[in-house]
Amino acid sequence: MAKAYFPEVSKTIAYEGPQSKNPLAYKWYNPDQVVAGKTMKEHFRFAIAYWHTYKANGTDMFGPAAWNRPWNTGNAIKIAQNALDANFEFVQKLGLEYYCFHDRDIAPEGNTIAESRKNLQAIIELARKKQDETGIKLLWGTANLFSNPRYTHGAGTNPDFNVFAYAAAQLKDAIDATAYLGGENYVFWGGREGYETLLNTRYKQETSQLAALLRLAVEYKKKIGFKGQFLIEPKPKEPTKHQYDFDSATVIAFLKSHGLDKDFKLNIEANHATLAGHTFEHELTVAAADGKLGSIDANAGDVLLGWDTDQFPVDIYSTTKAMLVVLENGGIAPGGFNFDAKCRRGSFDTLDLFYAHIGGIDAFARGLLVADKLIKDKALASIVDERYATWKDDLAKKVLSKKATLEEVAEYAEEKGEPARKSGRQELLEIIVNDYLLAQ
Ligand code: XLS
Ligand code: CA
Ligand code: CA
Repeated sequence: MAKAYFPEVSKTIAYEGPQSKNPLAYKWYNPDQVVAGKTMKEHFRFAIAYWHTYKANGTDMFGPAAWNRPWNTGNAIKIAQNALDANFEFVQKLGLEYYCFHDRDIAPEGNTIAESRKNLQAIIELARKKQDETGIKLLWGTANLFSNPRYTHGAGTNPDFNVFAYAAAQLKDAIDATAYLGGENYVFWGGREGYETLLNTRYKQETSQLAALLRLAVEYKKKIGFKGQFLIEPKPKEPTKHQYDFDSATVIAFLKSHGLDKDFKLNIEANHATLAGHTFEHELTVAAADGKLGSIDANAGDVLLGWDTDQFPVDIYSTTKAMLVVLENGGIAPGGFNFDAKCRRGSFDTLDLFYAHIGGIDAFARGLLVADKLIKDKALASIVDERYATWKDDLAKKVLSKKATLEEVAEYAEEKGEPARKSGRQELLEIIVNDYLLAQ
């Protein structure tokens, strides 16, 4: 029996229902409860983010590492092995099924591409054994193409082809590792794929390079028969001033203009939506409208702070609105809900990791229940349907199916005269959502 890194929790976190006062229990997340035809477990496919949960150490711009994690003992390889044990123990104790990693979180980078590959292969060999023993699976893998100083000016978008090639080699190994572990998705987040100033940047050249890297990855994926879904994660800024994968709309347009749209879906992160000046549900809605809602990074930003705080999601208004989109989309599998979130610097106990994840899981479970009820009762839809009712008219349908002419529509308008104005009923809809939330 491997060493227990989380002795403060002796058994799997259980569902105890909304009346429970136990902070180490789920109040809303009941994995086997069926909601809208699927169990909660199937709806969410919750995943733990390796980088925040095992690698974050509370460091910020004003102070060094502030957390002592019990797995950080020994040399880099030993720490990686310990963290792997911690991961499987933690995911099991939360009663979850998935985890996500960057290549450099799960295994240390070596001095050469070959050495890094060797480190990665040694760890994923162990990870595969652990997956087989526990039934825990990999939701997605990704390559960290942004931390090493070689990527200061970008990876795929670097002005130096040699850096592009280095990134391509690292990407290939990360895809191989993800495929070896049966990863259900592979994420591309453009860490430093952006610019600081246009004075030194060829925008068209750099975005073409990014498309070229993605195309190489798609071809490779097909060649090795990797079945996971490729996902792009939009983010508007940070670390660069302007990131090329700005938001859902920008990424969809980019994929279409480079003929890559059939091969990618989107991984939407709540905090990145806030940074782009959008709501979480906006980003989900834009992705879903194009059939591109692939997966979710479940976290939250702080509207008073302009950076990526990656907090745990606790706002049930936001989770309810998100779950409305997810349910209308028919779910997001093979994607899932990855807690790309970290505890605040002051929450340094490993116990805080449990509270944080339980809070986030319950916030989404509650959002699912409220969203499901709103949909079943047509509480919002009855008003929204009415709002769009005239689009059911024959001529309106002809317009949408591209069969009408401008003259026909103009003639219709002249006959009908001034349209009656109708209220959008925003405040009424807000009351309804509140009533449903409070009734839960
Ligand atoms: C950073 C991103 C990153 C991706 C994976 O802001 O959220 O963590 O999810 O590379
Ligand atoms: Ca993310
Ligand atoms: Ca983030």
